[in-house]
Order: sequence, then C-alpha cells, then structure tokens
Amino acid sequence: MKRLGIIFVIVLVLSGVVWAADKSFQEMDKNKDGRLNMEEFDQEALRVFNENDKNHDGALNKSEFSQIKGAKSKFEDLDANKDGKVDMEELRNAAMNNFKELDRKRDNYLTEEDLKCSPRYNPEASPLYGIYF
Ligand SMILES: [Ca+2]
Ligand SMILES: [Ca+2]
Ligand SMILES: [Ca+2]
Repeated sequence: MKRLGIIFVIVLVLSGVVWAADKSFQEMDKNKDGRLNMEEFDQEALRVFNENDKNHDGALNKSEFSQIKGAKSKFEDLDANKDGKVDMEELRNAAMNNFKELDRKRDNYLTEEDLKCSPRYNPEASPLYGIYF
C-alpha cells in the first residue's frame, strides 16, 4: 500500500507539471482557425494569472510576478497605478497595446507569422509572453 501511495503522489506531481506547462500556439488556438484573437490570449493569461496569484488577492505582487518564468515585461512597467501590484486590468491594457502593435493586418488576429515579427518573440516560449506578462 505504501508503494502505491508513493506512485500516486509521483503521478500527481507529474500531471501538475504538465498542467502548469506553457501552452503552445496550437493549444491556445481554441477554435483552430490558425490565429489567436485577444480572447484566446485572455483565457490563457487568466489561467497563468490565477496560478501565480498565490495569496488570492486578485493581483500579482512583485514576488508572485517573478515566479512567471517566461515573463518579458517589467513589473514596474505593468503596474500602471504604481500600487505595487499588477491586476488583470493593467495586464490587459498592456496586452492590448502589444497585440495591436503586432496585428499588422489590423484584423484583430495574430498569426504565427505576426508573432515572429515581434522583437519579444521566443520560439521556445508560449506566445502568451510576447503579449501578456
Ligand atoms: Ca483562434
Ligand atoms: Ca496576489
Ligand atoms: Ca497596479
């Protein structure tokens, strides 16, 4: 029984790791149209946000933010009202700007090609991090 318990814990830990892993472009593209809209970014951003909001106060403080591995933005830049926390609204405002910047066709969608044009593009990381965080 003891061994079974240990295996159970290992499986739990491993599935946790997989679940927490960054979503790729294909996984974020929920409606499979080959492009990402703001809503698709938003869903994934909210997941990462909640996962890192360890004290559940609806905002990320500096230490919570620093746990987001792929984050490209500076905490200070995202904290628009300078209260030492970044909430979803601040993230969304910054994300909208990043999104618009990359949306060259102005159709409110980003393709993989659009994302590759970003100076923040990293083929290893989820596209989330060029837009959010
Ligand atoms: Ca899509
Ligand atoms: Ca928090
Ligand atoms: Ca703030």
